[in-house]
Formats: sequence, C-alpha cells, structure tokens
Amino acid sequence: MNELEKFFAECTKTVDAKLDALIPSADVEPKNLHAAMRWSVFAGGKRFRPALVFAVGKAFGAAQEELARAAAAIEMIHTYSLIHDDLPAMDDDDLRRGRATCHIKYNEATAILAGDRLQALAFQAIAEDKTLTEIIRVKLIAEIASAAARMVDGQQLDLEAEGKEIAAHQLENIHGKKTGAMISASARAGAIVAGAGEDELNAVTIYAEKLGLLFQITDDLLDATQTTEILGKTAGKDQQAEKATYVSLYGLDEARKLAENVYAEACWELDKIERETNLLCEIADFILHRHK
Ligand code: GRG
Repeated sequence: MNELEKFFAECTKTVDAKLDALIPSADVEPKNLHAAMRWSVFAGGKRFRPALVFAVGKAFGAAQEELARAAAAIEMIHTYSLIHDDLPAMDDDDLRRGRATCHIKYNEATAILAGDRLQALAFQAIAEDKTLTEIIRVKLIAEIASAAARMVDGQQLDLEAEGKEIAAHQLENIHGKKTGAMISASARAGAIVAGAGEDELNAVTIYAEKLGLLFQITDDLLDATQTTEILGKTAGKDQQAEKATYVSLYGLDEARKLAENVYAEACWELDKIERETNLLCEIADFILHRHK
C-alpha cells in the first residue's frame, strides 16, 4: 500500500466508524428504514468526499476528530443522492456500489425515505457537533446546504437535457452543480473547520472546482470504457440514455487530454497556498488515473 492508499484507508476507517455511530441500528424501529440507510451507506463507496474533507482539513491544521462529523455528513448526503438517482423516476438502476440498489433491495417508498432520512441526519450531525464552535457549525451547515441545493438543481438540469444536444458551457454548468458542488463543499468544509483565511479558502475553492470537473470527466470516461463488474454500477448508461457527456462532446482522446489539463490546473492552484499541499495534488492525480 502506498502513502495515498494508506491515507484513504485511514479516512475510510474514521468516517465509517462515525457513520456507524450516527445512523440508528437496524434493530431500532422503523427497522426497515434504518436497514435501508445502512444497506446503501455501507456498500463499499470510495469515500472520496470524506477523504477530501480530511486532506484539506489536515493541510490547514485541523484535528481528525474535528473533521469526522462533517465528513460523515457529506457522505450521507452523497449516499442519499445516489439512492434517489437510482430510482425508477430518475436513472432507474438496479446496481450500485456492487450490490442491488436501495429500491430493489427494499422498495421504492423505503428508498425515498432512506434518502430523506440520511439528508436530515447529516444536518443534525453537524448542528450537534460538540468538537466545533457554534459559528463553525453554522458555517458548515450553510456551506453544505447550499451545495446540496446546487446538486439538486444540477440533477434537474441533467434530466431536462437528456436526448438534447447541448453546448460545452451548458455541460459544465450541469456538472459543476450536480457533481462539482458537493466536491467543492467537501474541500471547503475541511478548510472551514480548520479556520483557513479568505485567500486560502479562495484557492481551495478553485482547486476543488477543478477537481470536481476532473472527477466528472473521468466518470464519463469510465462509463464509456470500463465494465459494470469493475464499476459496481451499470456501465454504458450515458450512451444508452443519450446523455451529453465529455466523451459524447469531445470523443475519448480529447476528453482524456482535457482531464490532464484540468489536473495540471488544479495542482497549479495549490501553489498559491503556503501549506503542505502535496497530498491534495496526489488526490487529483489519483482521480485522473482512477479505474472505478
Ligand atoms: C438525486 C438529488 C439527486 C442528485 C443526484 C450524485 C448524483 C446527483 C447523481 C449520480 C449520477 C452520477 C453517476 C453522477 C456522476 C458523478 C458521481 C456523483 C458519481 C458517483 O460518485 P462516486 O464515484 O461513488 O464517488 P461512490 O459509490 O464511490 O461513493
């Protein structure tokens, strides 16, 4: 295991312990609802967003315990978005994180409620985070609520764009909201907990926006080139749904070049921060080269 893999493994351990403590046990009523939340949360997601919270927080001097609830809250909101995205009314998918989607394993109503419950719990977890001052808690709630709202806006725009030809700037707008907003919020949450200054927060924001774009381009590349088995979700869905993606717009080779440029821009932005930011550049490199 290299240093980055060790860092990801450590983040996963910390955030999973926090998620386990926060999400009610499946023995507690309503049992099916809690079981459904746990089914989707503990299904082996990459925990990329929590890792970003920890990495940025660490770069600016926050302790891991101070970051753990924010990281867990963001993962809960991310998981709720995946549960709802997989519903028949949206992507209508039966495979996620290598196992049956929430509505297939339980039922549609339970999946909707599991997503709703995860979102409510996420904000409660931050509001009651005793490791943080009340001012930091409010800043985090505002940051994450605004990102969750942008994610929903992006999802709506994405659904409305299906089967239509859209321009590059529209694609960027959709994905900046749908995928980028929660990735930006993850990085910014780490900086907010650590009390980073205005200039530092601005540089982190630009870095995170590049990272969100990079994540989306590589997501499109993987959807077009990787197998369902490796992805743990149905591959080739974008083409099937006639979705505008970086691959459909630019082709595979140009999309790969674009990803490399965006990676370089993300790392340049880090040069403006007078902190140890190697880990953040390595995370961008990991996204550029990811296989799932
Ligand atoms: C339903 C409100 C609502 C929003 C849905 C997240 C999302 C918005 C849709 C998912 C569709 C999708 C494939 C988006 C592309 C980028 C993305 C968010 C991929 C999934 O995130 P990963 O790869 O997943 O981090 P894991 O399972 O590893 O956590």
